[in-house]
Amino acid sequence: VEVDRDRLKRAAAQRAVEFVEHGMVVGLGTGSTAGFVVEQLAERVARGLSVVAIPSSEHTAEMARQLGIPLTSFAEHRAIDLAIDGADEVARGTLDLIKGGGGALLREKIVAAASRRFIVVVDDEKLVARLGQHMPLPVEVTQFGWPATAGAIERLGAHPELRQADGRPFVTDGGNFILDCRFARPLDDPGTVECRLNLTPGVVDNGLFVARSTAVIVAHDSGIEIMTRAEEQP
Ligand code: A5P
Repeated sequence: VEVDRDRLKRAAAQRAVEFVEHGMVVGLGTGSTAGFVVEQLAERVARGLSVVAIPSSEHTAEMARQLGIPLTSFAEHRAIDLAIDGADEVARGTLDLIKGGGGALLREKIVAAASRRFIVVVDDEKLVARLGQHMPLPVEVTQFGWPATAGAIERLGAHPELRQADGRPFVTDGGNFILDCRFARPLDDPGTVECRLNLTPGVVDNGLFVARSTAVIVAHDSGIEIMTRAEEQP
């Protein structure tokens, strides 16, 4: 039977938006699941919920504006109460993530890092035993010197490919390129890979989100599952 992924994404988004409270500064993610979060949050705002939001991409900013969610920025608020975002892969157990399939990983990581709580919303197709099982790892690099940066990443054991869009290199909101990096096998130690990549000159950031999620809301065909790291509340 074909499972309706959008129905699952919407269900996960709806559960996450229930955690938003009056007066909060909310971090908004990027991607189709995060888009459902924006829609549901907008409905609550229309019914009187008072929040301000910091978007993790120009795309999400535009969507939030059109739906009437008041936006703010880090100039006004250094800290976010709760950020909600999608992911491309979620490791069961650790709740570590690969993000950046949509190219917004840098702003997404800044938003996640500034948030007291970071709730991830996914359908169950995104769950993996180890990261890198399905997805190459997106790495954001400066345009200057990118072939040299790609060479340095190759020496770390990956095969980087420059992301393309419409026959040209894809450019991020920050004006950088993305290298989609395939590793020979799934990652045993994503924390080390995250750090090593970020020590490479030219790398702005990478899509590994290690030990950042407070909770992951997973939508299965049979219902919602909330996974938390030991001793954390969603
Ligand atoms: C955006 O850069 C990514 O990190 C997204 O969170 C990811 O691609 C998930 O997108 P979907 O919800 O559309 O699968």
